Amino acid sequence: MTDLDDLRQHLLVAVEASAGLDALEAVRVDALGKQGRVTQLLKTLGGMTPEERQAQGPAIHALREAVTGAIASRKAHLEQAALEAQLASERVDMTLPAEVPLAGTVHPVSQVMDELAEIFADLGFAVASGPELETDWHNFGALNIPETHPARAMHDTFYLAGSGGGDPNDRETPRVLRTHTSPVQIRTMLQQKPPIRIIAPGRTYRSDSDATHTPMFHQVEGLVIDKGITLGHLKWTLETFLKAFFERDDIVLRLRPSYFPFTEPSAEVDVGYTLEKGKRVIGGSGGGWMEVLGSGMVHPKVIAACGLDPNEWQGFAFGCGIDRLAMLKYGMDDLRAFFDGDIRWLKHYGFASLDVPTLSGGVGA
Ligand code: 2NL
Repeated sequence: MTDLDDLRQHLLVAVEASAGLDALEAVRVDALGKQGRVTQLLKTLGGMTPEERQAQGPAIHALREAVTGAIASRKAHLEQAALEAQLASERVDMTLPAEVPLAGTVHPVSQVMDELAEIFADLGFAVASGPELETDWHNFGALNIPETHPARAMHDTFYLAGSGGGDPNDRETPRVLRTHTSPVQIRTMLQQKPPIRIIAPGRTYRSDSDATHTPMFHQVEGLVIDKGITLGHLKWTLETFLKAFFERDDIVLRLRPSYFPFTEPSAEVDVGYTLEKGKRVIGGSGGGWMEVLGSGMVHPKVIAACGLDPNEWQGFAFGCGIDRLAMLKYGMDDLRAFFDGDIRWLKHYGFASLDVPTLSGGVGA
């Protein structure tokens, strides 16, 4: 009996001393495995007389129970401890700043396009798009631009090789890289019934290249077609847009009479600026005026070309350079750097990809 007590004591100490699940398993095999010490004892019961078995059996069975129970509870304890250690080591501190890998940046032109879409969405405008490779008719003809207009000259517009000499009223065959996004508005008027409120941002092309002109540039145009539209709607819309875009309430507009073949009357829109530390800042008008937009009431001939009755429908339209808007708002001074693809410029002027274009100024109110 003393031997059994010693064995029991030894095994229970070993169970409690096992520091991990592997060590505990080794103790289990040593005690209860096929060749285990407790297993060996149990086997001796078979060779005993009934009397001996009755005398020793209960103690040997009790030993097995005790060791089995001790192993089970030690196992549960070790598993719980392992889980707690894992949870502690894998804890995430949600208050730490996120480590967002700076894989790239959003180009200022894309950023401004997003801002334009947000601002005009608030005013009820949808974003429209169309092909960059256009027909003569959609780019010029429908816009009341005569065949003799200088913008249609070979040296001002990119024409497709072999595209010369065709019918300029052919509405199917693409011939030119669009020189403005106006053809998108033409296509929209042909496809949708008024009222129409759209902006058309996108790439445009002109055969022009110097410090302030690149052969590819970006434009946004806006178009509203409805009943009873006036120059007042145009001015309010542009003022509201520019206040939201430049995030200032002191935006002052000056409309100057101008000429575009597709609008009548037409107006250049100047925005007042002030001088702050020698730099021109949009807002007020103490410093002078900057031309930022062209605009006007849609010419009746353009409305008629799109199959609408100009006596029933009126509208206003405007156009401006996105690249220039971006330069004015974010302080870049060299247009050519926009399209050089210099990674240092993009890192400096680009926007974080997870930034949402804000309307901190809001529109209206
Ligand atoms: C400028 C001037 C302008 C338009 C664009 C337009 C479009 C249609 C009908 C009438 Cl479909 N007008 N667009 C009107 C006035 C000015 O752009 O200086 N752009 C950079």
